[in-house]
Parts: sequence; C-alpha cells; structure tokens
Amino acid sequence: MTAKIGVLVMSYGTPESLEGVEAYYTHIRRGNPPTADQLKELKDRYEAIVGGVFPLRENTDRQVEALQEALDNERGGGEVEFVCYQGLKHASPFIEDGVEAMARDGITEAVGVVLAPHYSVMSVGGYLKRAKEKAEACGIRFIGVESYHLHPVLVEALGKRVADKLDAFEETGAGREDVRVLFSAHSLPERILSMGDPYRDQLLATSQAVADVAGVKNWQFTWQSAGRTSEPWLGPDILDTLRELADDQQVKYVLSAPIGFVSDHLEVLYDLDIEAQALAGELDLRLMRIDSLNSDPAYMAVLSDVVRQAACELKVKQQ
Ligand code: FEC
Repeated sequence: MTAKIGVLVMSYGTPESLEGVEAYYTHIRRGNPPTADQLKELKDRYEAIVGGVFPLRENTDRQVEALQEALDNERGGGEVEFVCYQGLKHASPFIEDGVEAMARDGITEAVGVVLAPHYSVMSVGGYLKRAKEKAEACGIRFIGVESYHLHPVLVEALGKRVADKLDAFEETGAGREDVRVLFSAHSLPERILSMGDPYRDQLLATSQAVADVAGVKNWQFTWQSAGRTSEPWLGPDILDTLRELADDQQVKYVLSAPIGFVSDHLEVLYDLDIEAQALAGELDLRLMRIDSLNSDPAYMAVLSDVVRQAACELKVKQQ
C-alpha cells in the first residue's frame, strides 16, 4: 500500500486585495490594528509595486505546485506519495488551515517546510511552532525542516544569479571586481543575538558560500526592511550602507543579492527595486539586483531534497 505523507509548504502570506491589507497588517502586529497613517503607508507601498496586485500570492501558489510536480517526478515506483498543502503565516489559508486540510484527507504523517532558507526563532521557528501544535491537535505526526541555507544546489543557484548579473555589469563597461555585492536579508530585532539565535550566522555562511561559488571577493552583508517598532533592529540597513559606499568608499557599482528571500514580493519589489534604487540614483550609484528564485527548478530540487530527508527522519523516529 502506498504511504501518503503530507507536505505543509509555508510562506509569509500576502493580502488578496487592497481591502484585505488592514486585516493582514493587524495579524502581523499580533492583533493590534495599525493607525490610519501606518495603513495608508503600507497600501501605498503595495500600489507602488504592482497597482494593487499581490505577487507573493501567485508566486507561493506556483512554488507549491512546482514542488508537488518535483516530488511526483522523483517518486518513480516508490512507495511514498507526498501531497503538498499550503499554509501561510499571516493570510488565508493560514498554517492551521493547511494542517486541517491534511487531517480531513486522512493524512497522519507530515513534513513542514518554510519558503525561507534561514532559521530564526522569530521567523521559521514561529511557523514550525504553529504547525506542530496544530498537527498534534489533529493527531498528525509532524517534523519541520529548520533551515537549508547551505544546501549545495541552493548555493549554486544563487551563485549563478550573482555571476549572471556581474556579466551584465561587465557588458555595460564596469569592471567585475569593481562591483560591490551586497547580500541582504530581512532585519530582526537585535535582541535575537543575545538569545543565541543562528539567523545572522546562517546568513553570513550563505553569503560566503555564494561569493565563493561566484568567485566574488568584493562583498559585504547588510540588513533590509527593518520593522517600524521602537526597539533596535539589526543593522546597518541597506539604505545606510548605500550612502556609506557612495560617500565614504567611492563605490560606483552595487549588486543587490537578497539571499534571505526566495520570491518577488513587497520587500524585494518595493524596498529594493523602488526605495533602494531611488537612493542609488541620488547617490550616482549603478544598482542591479539578482533575479529571485521563485519556482526555479533548482530551488524546487532543494525543497524536495530537504522534504525527503525530513520524511526519512520521521520514519526513523517511528521505529
Ligand atoms: O509581499 C508581501 O505582501 C509580503 C512581504 C513580506 C515578506 C516578509 C518576510 C519577513 N518578515 C520578517 C519579519 C518581520 C517582523 C515584522 C515584520 C513586519 C512586516 C510588515 C509587512 C511585512 N513584514 Fe515581514 N515580510 C513581509 C511584509 N516582518 C508588510 C508590516 C509593516 C512593516 O513593518 O513593514 C514586525 C512585526 C511587528 O510589528 O512586531 C519581525 C522576516 C521575514 C523573512 C522570513 C519569512 O519570509 O518568513 C524575518 C516576504
């Protein structure tokens, strides 16, 4: 008999329409509604990227479909069938909805994987905690993938993206080694460091590995998209880094490589492509960005690999 294992594919989530932005923002703020000004500011950012369409939803849908295809194709005559479900952190279908859907389909064993390669207790840890709690309540044995930030196929795919954009710089007359590669990821409150959280070290490890694959020596890491709260967030922020590069280091060419994200969404399409790009223009910097992974077959191969490994661990634990 074929064994079915559920795969809960988790992503940040995005509203379905501009009307849904308030509920979404309130969920991110753990039930505290935003002020009118905060809400307007966020709606303006969404409108600026794509005129009110929310690309993360379509990208996540495609990633879930593509992972299902990859798992089906690799199955061969194997006895285990993986069935993917979607669960979003801040929008419908929520993580809990995905687990409930599995339970309704009679799934009793499941693997959870987040569409974010680096672990922090405040990011991936939060997804996995909710998924595990719901799975336990539904009688599903659950194992979560914590991180896959040094998976060789992921590093290779990101390295290729960096190399491709360095080629593009060269075509415009810039020397390859004159381009400062800026790896970046979503900032988090500084207090994660005193908690011994691995997030920063994992991001630095990915940056180093990708730079090695792409043969890049001229690189640094910077944070982006810090939250608007009163506590200190990890820095420097990419906007300050760009100012420093232009004013103090006379850098002229910058390649943005947001390795903490896997999709085109607000934090890439607005924070980098609009906000950082506008600043780069003012500073007379030429700024390019690597393409996002989205549903690149290489990224799907990474996900299917880590899902299979986790499923094996689930089986071993059962014995
Ligand atoms: O395209 C979209 O609609 C969604 C884009 C989006 C992604 C994303 C990823 C991460 N976040 C992380 C942490 C935080 C923390 C807070 C926070 C706040 C926001 C707000 C928006 C938002 N995030 Fe996000 N994040 C995205 C969007 N994020 C919108 C609210 C307005 C603002 O601050 O800009 C602060 C919460 C609080 O108020 O306490 C913390 C982390 C990631 C990367 C990992 C992941 O994808 O889960 C970490 C995409």
